[in-house]
Amino acid sequence: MSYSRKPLVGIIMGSSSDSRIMKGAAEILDEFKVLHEDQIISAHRTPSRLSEYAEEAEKMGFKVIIAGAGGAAHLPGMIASFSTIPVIGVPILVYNDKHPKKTESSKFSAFGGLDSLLSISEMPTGSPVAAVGVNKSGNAGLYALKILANEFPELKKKLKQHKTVQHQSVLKESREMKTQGLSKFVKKKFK
Ligand code: RP5
Repeated sequence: MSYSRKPLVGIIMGSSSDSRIMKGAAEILDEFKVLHEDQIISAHRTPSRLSEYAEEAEKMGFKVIIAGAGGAAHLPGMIASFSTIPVIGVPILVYNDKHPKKTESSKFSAFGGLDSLLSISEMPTGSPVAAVGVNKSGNAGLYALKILANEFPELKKKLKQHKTVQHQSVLKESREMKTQGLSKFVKKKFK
């Protein structure tokens, strides 16, 4: 089976307002040509759909589910409770994007993302969810690739190349910093 013929990763989020954060997961999977299926499933607004999705995900043969949610982020944990597929949770900080007033304070959770992080990482014993950092959806994508790489050696090769690219880019920036000096480097980089 090829990893680019049918979706192996399900990306879900609690609201359309999570989509701008969650797209980071899609981007890294796209870069590696891993197909994913993306949906909005609200654990509290569409609870019955949540259990249906979990069943569907098993039937679809997803190998990993990436679930993002903000606030009292129960979506990843609930999906994990309904399914045997490994779930990676993405705690989301920016939310209430659809608030009519759209002021800065209406946009952010009162606890700055810690609410979502703890809701996801502190799943009680028996239904684990792997949690990445707040808004770190790209890391969730990368972690999904690492899980898939156990089955697809081609992906393992690509992940190794990805590490080499990261290594080279740090070396390049370090060389620039060394030649330009810190002050010039900062001025140039953040102008
Ligand atoms: C959570 O509530 C969602 O994951 C989202 O982060 C947050 C707010 O959702 P909206 O009110 O913007 O739809 O369920």
